Amino acid sequence: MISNEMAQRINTQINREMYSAYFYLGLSAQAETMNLKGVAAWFLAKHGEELAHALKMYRYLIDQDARVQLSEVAAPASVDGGVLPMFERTLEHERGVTATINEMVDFALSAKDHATNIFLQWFVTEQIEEEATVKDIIGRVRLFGDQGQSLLMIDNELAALAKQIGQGAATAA
Ligand code: OFO
Repeated sequence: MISNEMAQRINTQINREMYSAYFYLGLSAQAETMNLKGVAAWFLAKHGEELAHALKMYRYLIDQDARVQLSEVAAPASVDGGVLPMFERTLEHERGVTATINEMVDFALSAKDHATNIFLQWFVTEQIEEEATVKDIIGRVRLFGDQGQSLLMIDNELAALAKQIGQGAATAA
């Protein structure tokens, strides 16, 4: 059993994870319109990961006999200016999510809620990995550029990365 306040915070985070999924779905659609199949596949794979994060929290609430309260998911804004701004916006978004996960950990620790603290550690690690991956992509786009041959190379790399995410999800299931 967890406190109502902790449950409410997890419910808010479920909404953020659903928003993340929606945010990535929007970017995937944008990449499709640019004919960047690899970029689109990567964002679509991220969409799937974010849905899985929301479901992990949903399941935790149920396992803890806490109430699931679903709320409206905001529409994500599109990102103009090409591939680089799409990934810069992604990094900014993930840093925001990391901050909210950390706030939840702070709250769990202050409430001596050991179960939720342990549950959240998975998300702490996940955010480190997510931010590092996006920083790496941004670094490569900055190094090689986001036009012509370089863009094709980045698109191919992201297609391969998207496959890995898919395989990782299948292994975790
Ligand atoms: Fe849910 O991990 Fe990113 O946002």
